Amino acid sequence: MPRALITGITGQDGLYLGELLVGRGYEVFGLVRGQSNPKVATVERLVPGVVLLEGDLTDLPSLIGAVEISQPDEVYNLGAISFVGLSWKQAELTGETTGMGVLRVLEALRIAGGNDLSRVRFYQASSSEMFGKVRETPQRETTPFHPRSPYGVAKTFGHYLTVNYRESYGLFACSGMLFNHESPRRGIEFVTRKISRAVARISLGLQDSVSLGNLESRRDWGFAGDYVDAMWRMLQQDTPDDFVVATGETHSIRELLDVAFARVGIEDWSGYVRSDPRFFRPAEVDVLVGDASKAREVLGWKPRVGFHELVEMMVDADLAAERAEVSHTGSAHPDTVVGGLERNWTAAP
Ligand code: NAP
Ligand code: G4F
Repeated sequence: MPRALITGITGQDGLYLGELLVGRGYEVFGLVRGQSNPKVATVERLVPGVVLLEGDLTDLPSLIGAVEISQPDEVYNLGAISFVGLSWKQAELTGETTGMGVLRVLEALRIAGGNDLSRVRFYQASSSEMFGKVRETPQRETTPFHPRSPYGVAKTFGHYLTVNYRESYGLFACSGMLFNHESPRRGIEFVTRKISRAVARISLGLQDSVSLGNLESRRDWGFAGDYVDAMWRMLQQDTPDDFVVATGETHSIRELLDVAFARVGIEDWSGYVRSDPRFFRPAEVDVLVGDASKAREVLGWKPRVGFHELVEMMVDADLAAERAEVSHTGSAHPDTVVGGLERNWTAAP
């Protein structure tokens, strides 16, 4: 039975990847941080048989311990401060977790794995945010980087470190340069989920409007369930390499609003969307669109869920969740009116 260690198992991708690996016969170990992480029950429900290990990307000894206990064949480093907006407010923490965290996981593998690193395969969750102020369109593996946020800078550090450990120590290390991927499990701080949830609540009369920042930026949005399959495929190759994973389509936030509101029968959403300066960023990534030809040709990977289907899936899931909440409590839960992380970001730069 192959053994996999996942950092960030409580996140969107960690949950989908855990499910995928269990389905493929893996014994799955997941790193969980904090002394009482509220997401443990969800992980245990969705990833049957998972073994959870306490640890933190800012704490090397705990990572060494996790590697010693799990003795992994494959390590997926998905843990990070992943919210770009937060990375300006907590730049040092982002550097420590999203950047230096990669170094610590790699060092834990070296320390606990002894001199024979050839047995372990390592996946680093790199990001299209590394392309930032893009130098060419569409972006591919050879496109130069120009990150626009502390998050993007930290991910660029992690990417180069992954390449360096492959070249220095012969580690089977892959960097997946993944473009935005979403799902009903997406955190409510990200724009897709913020919109799908607000649209559901507006249509049910639980909320009047949604406050947003820049509606002109464009992203290449895919479905997270498709993207974790690409991660797994990277680690099954004969040689380690880096891959762009994307749909090849780009859409603006306005188009996202069109599809999301149309799902609940609202064609003109202008009266429901407010512009709020707090949600604009100090430096924006204007347009992202990826060329995943290499992933298609080498990994045999392609996205299955398109943009419209993805947005409609998210609105439908939020409608069901909000209806269930109302029928359970008789009213919306106060936390769902302005969710925790979103409330955090309202104090953004
Ligand atoms: P996510 O839902 O925000 O999950 C992030 C995970 O990192 C959570 O499990 C979180 O744990 C964990 N984490 C945060 N700080 C940690 C620390 N100090 N020690 C250990 N774990 C820590 O992100 P995601 O969307 O699943 O993305 C997975 C990875 O892919 C991230 O590295 C992200 O930057 C990268 N990525 C994502 C996308 C995308 O569009 N989703 C695109 C490109 C790259 P808690 O639950 O305890 O907070
Ligand atoms: O949904 P977002 O916060 O995602 P962003 O910044 O593209 O980052 C996500 O994708 C990256 C891959 O490219 C990952 F590496 C990263 O971890 C994360 O998963 O914002 C998307 C766009 C931005 O242009 C932002 O300015 O939406 C714009 N936006 C407009 N109003 C907003 C809002 N974003 C958020 N979160 N909230 C708003 O109110």
